[in-house]
Amino acid sequence: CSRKNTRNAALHPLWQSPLTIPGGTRQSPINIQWRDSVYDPFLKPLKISYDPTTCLHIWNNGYSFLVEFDDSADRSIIVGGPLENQYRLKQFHFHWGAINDWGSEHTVDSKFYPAELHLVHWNAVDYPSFEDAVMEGNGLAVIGVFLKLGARHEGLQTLVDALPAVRHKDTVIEFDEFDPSCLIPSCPDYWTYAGSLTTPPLTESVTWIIKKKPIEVDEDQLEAFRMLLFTSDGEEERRMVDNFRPLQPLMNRTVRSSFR
Ligand code: BO1
Ligand code: ZN
Repeated sequence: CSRKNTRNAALHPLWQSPLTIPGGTRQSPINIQWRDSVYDPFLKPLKISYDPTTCLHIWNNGYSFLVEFDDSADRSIIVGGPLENQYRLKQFHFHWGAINDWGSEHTVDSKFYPAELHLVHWNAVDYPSFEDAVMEGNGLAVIGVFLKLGARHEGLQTLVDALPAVRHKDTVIEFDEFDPSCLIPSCPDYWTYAGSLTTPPLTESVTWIIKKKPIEVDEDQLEAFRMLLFTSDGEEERRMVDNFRPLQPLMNRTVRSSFR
């Protein structure tokens, strides 16, 4: 209908590009309705093996801060879960809100968490590069972890301490020897579904693996995220907050769970 077309044409203020992909059938994020998810007894446990020395740097890219990894060999990888082969870690980043009432991209039973971690991996078995994998249905695997308010997270604090150095857009600092598995809850339970990137190019290339159990972080740690800027040095300062995409329709998809 015409109303829908108007929405599709609207430019997102952060992206300067459309919010929706015309004809998209597997867009992300989604609301995970717990009771509608289907237990799949054939789903394997997800095996995570990260090499802390593959960590390279932190980069404020004007949308989030990215912690990037050397992905030139199979050194930091995940296997199992819903995945047919192994995937290499490329980067991780977060999405968060201006206040604690929202900020995550996915929701569970319509509940938002104050933030969400994304660990982005690509299929280096079938594709020669990340850029090639982005274009393919089984190209990427992203682990999503919800952040909830609670105790200070000691593993995250190492990262939080480095954030003032990347306050402005387009700043990069060296950040070596970090093991992001400390940010992933030990509870093996997850949901999985076929989806997309949540920022441009929004390609429908992602196997999403959303951990059921959140990690706890404290108010000070979330406030450190909110001190970052969307803007470059010299521009009028705009705080980096609410860097999440709105929920997308589930369409003809099933969310599977690894647990009953
Ligand atoms: S997310 O995990 O769905 N929020 C997500 C969204 C967009 C990207 C990655 C993850 N984009 C890709 C770009 C590549 C770029 C890479 C940087 O991020 O498509 O061009 O190299 O790690
Ligand atoms: Zn993300």
